[in-house]
Amino acid sequence: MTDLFGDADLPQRGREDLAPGAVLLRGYAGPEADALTDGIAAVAAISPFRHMVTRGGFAMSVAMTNCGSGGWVSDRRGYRYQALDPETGAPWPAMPAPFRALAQDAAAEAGYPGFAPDVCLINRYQPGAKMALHQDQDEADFSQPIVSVSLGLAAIFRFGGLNRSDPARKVPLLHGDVVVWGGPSRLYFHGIDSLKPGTHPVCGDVRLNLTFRRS
Ligand code: MD3
Ligand code: FE
Repeated sequence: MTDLFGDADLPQRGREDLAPGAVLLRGYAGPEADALTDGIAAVAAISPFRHMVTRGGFAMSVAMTNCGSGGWVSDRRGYRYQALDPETGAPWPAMPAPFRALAQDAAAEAGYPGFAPDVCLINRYQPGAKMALHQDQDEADFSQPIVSVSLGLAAIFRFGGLNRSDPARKVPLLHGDVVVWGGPSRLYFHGIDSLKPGTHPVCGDVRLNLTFRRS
């Protein structure tokens, strides 16, 4: 059927500067969504999603796994990257080729050519899951950006500034959205509001987020 209004059924594409060094690429990962969800299922078959425990001893509401040459882990000893999955005792699954390609392309598109992520943290949000305001400081080199990819249900993302008390902006992150965080924004406080229940045609009742990092 002819669609007089163009691709009304496709997610909005476009680019928006969110903060100094932070670029939102709306819908950038949309065409790759099936390859990404297939990759996530393959990773989770080897290193299953689990609710890690914080240093304070509380289980996180977000379920996580990793792929790549290392993975981000949290337990009573704190936060760190490690080469072995503590649940399986084996190396994390390799980063699927389409993951790496998307992260590198998005980083270049946002002005960070040559980004070479070695780890990908995969977050799974079920209704009610949230991530408190925090900074990502467990990596060795803050001059390297972080590329984040959102899939499935939409969530409200909050980001402030370099100080916890800085005023926060709220941005909805939708299926296929990619955000590249570099420059000063790399150390901005950020978090995710409690996920509202819903059903997404590709991902069902969850939100998935990939963060590509150079550990
Ligand atoms: C801003 N994840 O895994 S992605 C995280 O949606 C994390 O699961 C959220 O925060 C999620 O650490 C947010 C957007 C994001 C990721 C990394 C950042 C924003 C960032 C690093 C620095 C500044
Ligand atoms: Fe973060």
